[in-house]
Amino acid sequence: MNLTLYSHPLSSYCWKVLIALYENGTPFDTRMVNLGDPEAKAAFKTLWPTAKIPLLEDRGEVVPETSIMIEHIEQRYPGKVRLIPQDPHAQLNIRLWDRLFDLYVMAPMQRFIAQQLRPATERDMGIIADSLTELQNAYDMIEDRRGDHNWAAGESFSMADCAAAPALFYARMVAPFWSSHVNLAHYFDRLMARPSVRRVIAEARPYFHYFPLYHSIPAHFLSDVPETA
Ligand SMILES: N[C@@H](CCC(=O)N[C@@H](CS)C(=O)NCC(=O)O)C(=O)O
Repeated sequence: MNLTLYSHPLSSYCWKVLIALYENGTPFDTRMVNLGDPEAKAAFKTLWPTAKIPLLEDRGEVVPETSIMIEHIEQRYPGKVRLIPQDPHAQLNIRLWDRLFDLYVMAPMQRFIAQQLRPATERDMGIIADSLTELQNAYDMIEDRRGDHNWAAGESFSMADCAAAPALFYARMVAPFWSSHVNLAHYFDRLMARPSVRRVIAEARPYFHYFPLYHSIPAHFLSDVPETA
């Protein structure tokens, strides 16, 4: 197998790349990485210095950073679903929304959850409050600026949606959408119904009890029963 993905089933950034791989049925091997184990982390760090997951290897070539991984997969192993289309202007819009979801949804969501992993007395309430404000601002931006097309950057599913699905899945448990976020809520439902997204959720299910906000996971994500509503 050419591609190896160092990954963990609960990691939001790993979902981003897994969704891209699943969209086109791109073959790859997985290596589970447990960053909580200092020895495993030290070994992993020799591959790439940030020691962040996921990390992609293509026949020995290390490819870091999720957006670069998806661009790499698109260039070397293109499939039927074009996650980054040919048109340069459309590409810019996709990269813009990919950045917006990573920087303004994923990042504050991760900062909030990092605080939940600390003992209650050691949590930084300033970081918690700022993360919630940033998420509300990001939701407003998505509501107002994404437009009324089906996917993040237009009518076709793209790299931006690969970023959006895990970011919003976890963020929504940190900061629920407001009733005014109608467009965002519809977009979220569309993302969650996508087979590649359902698959990463199903694969994470046996690990969900390790997630600090486990009790905030909506029940329908905890079982494989198709949604009816
Ligand atoms: N900018 C990186 C972010 C990756 C990232 O933050 N991954 C998280 C897991 S979702 C991680 O490795 N966290 C562990 C740590 O920061 O030590 C990317 O897009 O690949």
